[in-house]
Amino acid sequence: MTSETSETSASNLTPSLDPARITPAPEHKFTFGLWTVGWQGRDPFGDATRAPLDPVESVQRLAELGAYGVTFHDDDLIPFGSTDAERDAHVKRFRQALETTGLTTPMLTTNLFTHPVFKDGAFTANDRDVRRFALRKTIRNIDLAAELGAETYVAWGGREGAESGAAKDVRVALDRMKEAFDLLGEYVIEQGYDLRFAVEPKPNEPRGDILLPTVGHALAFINSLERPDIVGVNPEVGHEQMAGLNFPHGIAQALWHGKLFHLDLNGQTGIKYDQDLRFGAGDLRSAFWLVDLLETAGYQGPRHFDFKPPRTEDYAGVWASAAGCMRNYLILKERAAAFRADPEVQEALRASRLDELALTTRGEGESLSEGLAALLADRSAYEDFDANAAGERGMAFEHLDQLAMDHLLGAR
Ligand code: XLS
Ligand code: MN
Ligand code: MN
Repeated sequence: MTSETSETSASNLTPSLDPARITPAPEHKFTFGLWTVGWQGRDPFGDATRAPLDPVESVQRLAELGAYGVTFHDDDLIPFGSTDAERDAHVKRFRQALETTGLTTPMLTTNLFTHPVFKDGAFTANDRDVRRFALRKTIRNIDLAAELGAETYVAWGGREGAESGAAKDVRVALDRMKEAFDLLGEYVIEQGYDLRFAVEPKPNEPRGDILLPTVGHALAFINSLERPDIVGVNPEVGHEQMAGLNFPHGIAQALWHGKLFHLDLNGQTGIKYDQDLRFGAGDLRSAFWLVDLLETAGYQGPRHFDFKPPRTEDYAGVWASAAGCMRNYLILKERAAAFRADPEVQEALRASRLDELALTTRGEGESLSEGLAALLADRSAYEDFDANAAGERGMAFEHLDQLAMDHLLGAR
C-alpha cells in the first residue's frame, strides 16, 4: 500500500466532527452536581486527596466550561448544623454566582445519608423521630428548591435498606416510604410549588441492600402513591449497571411510562462498586444507545452528570473530567445522528423489520374485541402458519449492529 492510499483510507475511516458541534454550550442543558466536581476523593480506604472546593468556584468553572446549571444536596451548599444566619449567607453568595454566570439550578436534593443520625435510613429508619427529622430536613430544602426555581426534587434513599434479614420489615418500610412521599407531595401541592419528585434507584452501597433497587421497582412503587402524577424517576447509568441491567432499556421504559423526570449520567464497568466514572468511560456501547435514545425520543430535561473525578486527580484533572463528560455526550450525539441518517442503516433497519414492529399485532383500526375475534378466526395465524419456515428467517441484526459499531468507532 502506498502512503497516499493509506492516507486516503485513513481519512475515509475518520470523518471529522465539526468542532462547533462538540463544544458544550448552555443550550445543551448540561448540569453537574456540586458534590461531583467537589468530591474530595475520600473513600472507604483513603483520606481526601483534594482540598474542599468553594461552591462559588464550581459555579464559575462550570459556566466557563459551557454548562447550563448546577444541582446540589442541602449540605453541599449549607454545611449540616449551620445557623440560620450562616445559611442565609451561603445562599446569598451562591445566588450571586448564579446571577453573574447565568447558571440555573434545575434540580435540588437532600443529604439523608452522611450524618450518623441516618445510619439506619431516613424515610424508613426504624426510629420514628429520625423519620420525622428527615422529613423536616427535606421540606426545608424543598423551600429553597422552589425559591431557586428548580423543577425537580431528587430523592435518593441511600441508607433506606439493611444488611441483615430481620433488621428491616420491608413491607412495613415501604408503608413508611409511601407515607414520606405522600406527605412531601401534600406539602408541595399545599404550597403551590411547581416541583416534581424523582426517585433515584440504586441496588446497594452504602447499604447492603437498598429499597427501590432498580428503575422497575421504583416505577411500580410510584403507582401506589396518592399523587403518582408528581413523582417520576431519576435513573443513574452506573446504578442500573451495578445490577447487571441494560440502562437504555430502563430509560426507554421510564419514557414509555412518562416518568423520566431527570437522569444521572456517568460511567460504570460492570457489576461492581459504584464507580461514577465520567460519562462515556465504562460501557461505551451502552452510552451510544443511551444518547441515541435521549436524542430521538425528545427528552427535554437536563443532561445531568453525577460522576466522581477519580481521587488520583488534582483540580486540573477534575475540570478535564467534567469537560470530558460533556464532550463525550456531544461526540456520541453526532455519531448517533450519523447512524440514523445513513441510508444503509435505514435499509438495514427495514431488513431487520423494525418497521414491522411498529405495526399493531391486531388489524389496523380493530377494537380489542374485533381484533381478538379476527385473530381467533385467522387460520393463517395458527392452523396454517408455518412456524418452521418463520423460524428459518434471519433477523439481520448482526449487520445492523456492525453499522452501529462502524459509526460509533468513526469508521463510517
Ligand atoms: C449516590 C447517588 C447520589 C444521588 C443524589 O450513589 O448517585 O449522588 O444522585 O443524592
Ligand atoms: Mn453512582
Ligand atoms: Mn446519582
